[in-house]
Amino acid sequence: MSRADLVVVANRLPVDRVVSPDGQESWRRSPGGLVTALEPVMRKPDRAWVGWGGQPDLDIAPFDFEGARLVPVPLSGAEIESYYEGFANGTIWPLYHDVIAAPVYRRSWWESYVQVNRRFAQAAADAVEPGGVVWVQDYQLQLVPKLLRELRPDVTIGYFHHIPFPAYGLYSQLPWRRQVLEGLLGADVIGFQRQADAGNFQRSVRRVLHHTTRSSEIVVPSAEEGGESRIAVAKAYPISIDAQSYIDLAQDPKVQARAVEIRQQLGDPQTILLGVDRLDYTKGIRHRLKAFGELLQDGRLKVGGATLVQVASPSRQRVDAYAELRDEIELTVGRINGDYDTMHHTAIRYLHQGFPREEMVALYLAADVMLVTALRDGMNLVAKEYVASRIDHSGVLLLSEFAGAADELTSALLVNPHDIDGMKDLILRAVDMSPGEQSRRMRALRRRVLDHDVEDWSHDFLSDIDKVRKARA
Ligand code: GDG
Repeated sequence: MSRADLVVVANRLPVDRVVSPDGQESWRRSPGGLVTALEPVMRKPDRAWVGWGGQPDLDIAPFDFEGARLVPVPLSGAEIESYYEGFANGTIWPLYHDVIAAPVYRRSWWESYVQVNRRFAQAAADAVEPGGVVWVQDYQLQLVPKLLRELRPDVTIGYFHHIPFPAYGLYSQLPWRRQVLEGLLGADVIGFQRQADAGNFQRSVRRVLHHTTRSSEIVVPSAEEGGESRIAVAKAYPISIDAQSYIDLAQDPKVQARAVEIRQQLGDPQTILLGVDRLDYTKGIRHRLKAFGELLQDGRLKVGGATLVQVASPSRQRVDAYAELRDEIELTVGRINGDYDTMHHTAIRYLHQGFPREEMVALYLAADVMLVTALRDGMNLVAKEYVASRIDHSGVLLLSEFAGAADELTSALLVNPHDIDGMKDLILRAVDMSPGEQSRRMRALRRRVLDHDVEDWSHDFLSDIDKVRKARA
């Protein structure tokens, strides 16, 4: 097998397997944010992507797709339950999002996580050429950097963490806190969304491993006695979006016509408020519904005057906390609509569905107010997508302080979603904001997103990797 100069390792391959009615099997590019983010990187020659193919027990040989080599890593049904739904989404995800839901610590999940990380590391080691680069993505694969370094000390390793890294007081709950830090420190460059995440990581490294840190550098002692220590860099590389592709869609007459149609179909309310999230307890959907419901109850908003469209795309439905959250949200939506709907208008148009990108942008264009009220979020790309789509500079972004995007999008109305009264006041402020103020704020927001798009993100990360690689050569 030919080896690649740059190998991306992620939990999922960037493709979905599709079977046509006549039984023909093929692969289709999957819609996710990571795939879009890495598209410019993968477009170059000599690239490979290591990841799970999306179905249990899918054990197939590497294949080429749109110019890149894809290397499937097989996972059994039991491993999907223990490594992915269990350790990744039942332990790490809630712990790293400030224990909004209770993390479950189960030793058999951890063992499976170790075993699966080992398999990914081996696949990456087999795919990369001598002296090449491996870029590991996200919290499902925190042990891969160290395991890979043991297998291939010649390779330069990057790791990007898409979700928050918690404060030490929370992180220290993790029974395997030492192993996870050591796993991550196998990388030469460890990237986080916010400076605060990089700081939390460094504090944990100091407290648990007693390594020395100075600014973004961590001194990692050699595993062998008397061996030379090395430097790992831990700093913020805020991820972004392909802003131009959102502008292009927003300028498309078909998408614009669809936005007009959406407003009509909602009964032409004065204000459309919008929420777009994976159905996840980190996104603050319940807090948002509570605030909106109370505004109707108080008579400060009226059905017909304002409609909330909530897209909650299906997510992790086999994890208990997600099934419970869905029930709670649907009960709340049902109650609010039952209390306030009229024959002509609904309070909340709730959509537990996924939509094509064109429809999402039409929704962004239709929405006067975008509500991003996450309780904790690594970045939140939806906020950036809304801003990029508002080509006429109208519209208001209400953005949680607890989303990584708040560090950059400071001209949004920043909200603490735990403060329901504060959020209600801010929603009204957004609804009533003058066109002049909307435009001033939106211009500043768009400047930031357009000046720092996803290509800048991958470029910044990979040039730091390149510096390490050159220094080593
Ligand atoms: C993780 C971190 C970080 C949603 N519904 C539909 C749809 N989406 C798209 C959005 C957006 C993406 O999914 C969601 O990205 P977010 O950033 O908002 O959130 P997570 O999924 O939690 O992502 C997060 C991100 O990684 C990147 O590092 O920002 O903090 O949690 O692009 O538009 N897209 C379509 N139909 C839908 O129904 N087409």
